[in-house]
Amino acid sequence: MLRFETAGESHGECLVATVSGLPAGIPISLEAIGRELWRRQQGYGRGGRMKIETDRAEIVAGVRHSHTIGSPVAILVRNKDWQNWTEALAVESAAVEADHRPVTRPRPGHADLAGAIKYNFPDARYILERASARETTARVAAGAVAKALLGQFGIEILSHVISIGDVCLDRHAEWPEIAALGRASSINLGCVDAAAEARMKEVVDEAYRTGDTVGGVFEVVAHGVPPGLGSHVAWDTRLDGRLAQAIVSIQAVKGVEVGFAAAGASSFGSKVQDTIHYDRAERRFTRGANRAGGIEGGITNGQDVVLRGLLKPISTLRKPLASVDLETREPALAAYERSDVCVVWAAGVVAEAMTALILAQAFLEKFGGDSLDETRRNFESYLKQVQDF
Ligand code: EPS
Repeated sequence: MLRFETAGESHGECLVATVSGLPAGIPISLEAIGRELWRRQQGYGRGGRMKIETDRAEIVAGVRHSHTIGSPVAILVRNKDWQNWTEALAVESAAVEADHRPVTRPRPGHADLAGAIKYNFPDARYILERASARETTARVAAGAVAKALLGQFGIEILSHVISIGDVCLDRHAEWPEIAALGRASSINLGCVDAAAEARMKEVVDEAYRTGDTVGGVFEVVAHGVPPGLGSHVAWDTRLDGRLAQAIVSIQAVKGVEVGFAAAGASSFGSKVQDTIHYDRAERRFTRGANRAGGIEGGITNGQDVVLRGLLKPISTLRKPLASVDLETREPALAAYERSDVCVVWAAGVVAEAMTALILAQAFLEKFGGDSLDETRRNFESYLKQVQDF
């Protein structure tokens, strides 16, 4: 079973990811992981932290001579900003007079208050350090390893921005343009349409000007996915449910759509289902559209897997909202921690990583293998079965 975990605090020494259950023999490149980390750092609307950090992966276990060896892969990404926090976040007790940088005015919408109550901390520092989306750096590093496995089987996962605030991309984006954007060497806001992107940037600029933040919607597309991943047989084997959890677990994501879920809910069935056809020359089934987002009955159907994440505006506002001071219980304005204004593109890159990890998990459940060669034999034998169906 492929499993992954992350550890690390936003201003701690480093972030850590482990990925276990991978077959031996997957080619792993630090450059490819670095590229994913770089992509996560892009996007119009990021804050000051991204000028400090240049996220770089160090692999400390599970890879030798550029290939997985079957043991857990462990990856470190160091926080450059840690040097400013060695006292406030010291592992061993710091001097009483040290600046512990407490946060006693919880931000509405953040984990600050719920976490402080739950873990019984007098201030929210220990909560926000882990709740911070800085943690997604580790997810992206783990996801890059999952992408390396899936890439061996022709599966590629990329994302793009489809709305910022109330400005939406008003047309369907095709895979080639999503792929061109995803592979580009410079990223602006991350929308495939230049005119829509320009209008989206105006919304971000307005949020900057007014001390506010703004959310939006990203779309993740997994291309080249074979039919048959996931299963209808039980609630927890249904792939759409597993992917939905993975996407909603991303900081600030409050909703997910599989395919055109929202549009489907307001249409008649005859307009929503993807009609089935058969191409005799190619001896394969084809579909009239892909409104289902590549998943029917919790099983991939061979079309692109399409997921959308709905991101609320992030909760750290330069112009803070009403809160209460945890010490005095008096009304107070929420604390401001250096943050971002808009992170829709970055959240999309994180969602690619989460999608890659869940698809890799489902892929290995189906095809297994302790070595990549074994996985490949199982995969090819299954593809033949599909062709002969
Ligand atoms: C970061 C995400 C945001 C940034 C953070 C880096 O975290 P949060 O969810 O807590 O707002 O603000 O940067 C800082 C904590 C900082 O000191 O600037 C990321 O994705 O790397």
